[in-house]
Amino acid sequence: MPRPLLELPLLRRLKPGLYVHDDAALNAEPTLDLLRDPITPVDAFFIRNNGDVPQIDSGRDWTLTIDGEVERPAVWTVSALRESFETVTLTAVLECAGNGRSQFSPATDGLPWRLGAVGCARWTGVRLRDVLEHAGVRPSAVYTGHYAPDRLIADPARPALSRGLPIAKALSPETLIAFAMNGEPLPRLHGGPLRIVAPGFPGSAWQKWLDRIALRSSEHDGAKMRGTDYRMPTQTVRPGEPLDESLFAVITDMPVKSLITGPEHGFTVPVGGVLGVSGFAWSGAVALAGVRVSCDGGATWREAVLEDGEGPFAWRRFTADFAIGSPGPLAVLAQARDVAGNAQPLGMEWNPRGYCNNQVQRVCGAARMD
Ligand SMILES: Nc1nc2c(c(=O)[nH]1)N[C@H]1C(S)=C(S)[C@@H](COP(=O)(O)O)O[C@H]1N2
Ligand SMILES: [Mo]
Repeated sequence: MPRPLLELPLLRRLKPGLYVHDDAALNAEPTLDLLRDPITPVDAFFIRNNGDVPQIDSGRDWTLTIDGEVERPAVWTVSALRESFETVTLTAVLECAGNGRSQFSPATDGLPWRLGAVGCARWTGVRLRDVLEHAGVRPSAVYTGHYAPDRLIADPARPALSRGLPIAKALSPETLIAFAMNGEPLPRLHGGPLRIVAPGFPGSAWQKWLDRIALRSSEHDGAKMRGTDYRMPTQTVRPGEPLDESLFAVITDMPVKSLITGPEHGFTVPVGGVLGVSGFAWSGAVALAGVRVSCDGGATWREAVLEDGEGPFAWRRFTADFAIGSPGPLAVLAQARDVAGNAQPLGMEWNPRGYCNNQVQRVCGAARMD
């Protein structure tokens, strides 16, 4: 039996509401009704794996090696890390760069994620910066390389994923080596005992089961760092055009985005009633400026009420109410924008691997006479 199937009963028990993708590796996402809380519960949080899920008996035996372009290479146990560095808790959105890929047409390679490969959790750990500075970052270090024991299912000799961070992000205070999620020990399915938390960066940068960080004098070249993996073309590529990999760049800050969690597709609202629209908005590095909402497919818009989030990396709830005066079809849209003037595109912006889909979501329903 392939190894990931071993984890399926565990996933079903821990996360009963998730839709499991048909894939050799374990990949699953919630339906949008499970994403209504400002803090996504662990049992509703999506799971993304490029390979198998490592069997880990005890976090007590886990070690993290720091080497490469450092003055003093080090090996840490989880308890020594916790005792040696300040503990930080922050709230941050974790989104897979492939979230929403199923909306691209023509279809692209990669898992056809719907809209649920995103969540917002409280992450607790130590600052990656503190650990790297303790080891002494050499001036030659420009990138980190992260390593974990998970392997490709088709080729167990090869690592499933080894990603890294530009040194500025690695040394930025929000970047953590995390050991807890929503106040609980980090679950193994989410990378426990240790994972990277890189707020604002795509999920691929949040290495799970972290056991080694090597500082590098050039951009990392580990598994899924090269070619078109988790990289976007720096200029528009049309479907079918030949790909020039030298024109692709690693995805760093995620674009501004929103998710409508209510109403759901197929909703009805009585004429004379009020349609309440709500959801969350977030943005990778640039602060949100606002969200506008339409219930007539974009013909008219209304500015939503945007609540504060739990700090700069959390998503923020938005709400808008519409008085419904006449019967007929309704199409609800939400468009978030950031302070740099970027807004979610109204249409599809296709790219060869189906990454970073932040086009506005459309939820269709109807107003009916009672
Ligand atoms: N070791 C390892 N870390 C990994 C991955 C992986 O396959 N192996 N997948 C990455 C990707 S693509 C995403 S979107 C996130 C998903 O995190 P989650 O499974 O905790 O939701 O983990 C990242 N970290
Ligand atoms: Mo991802």
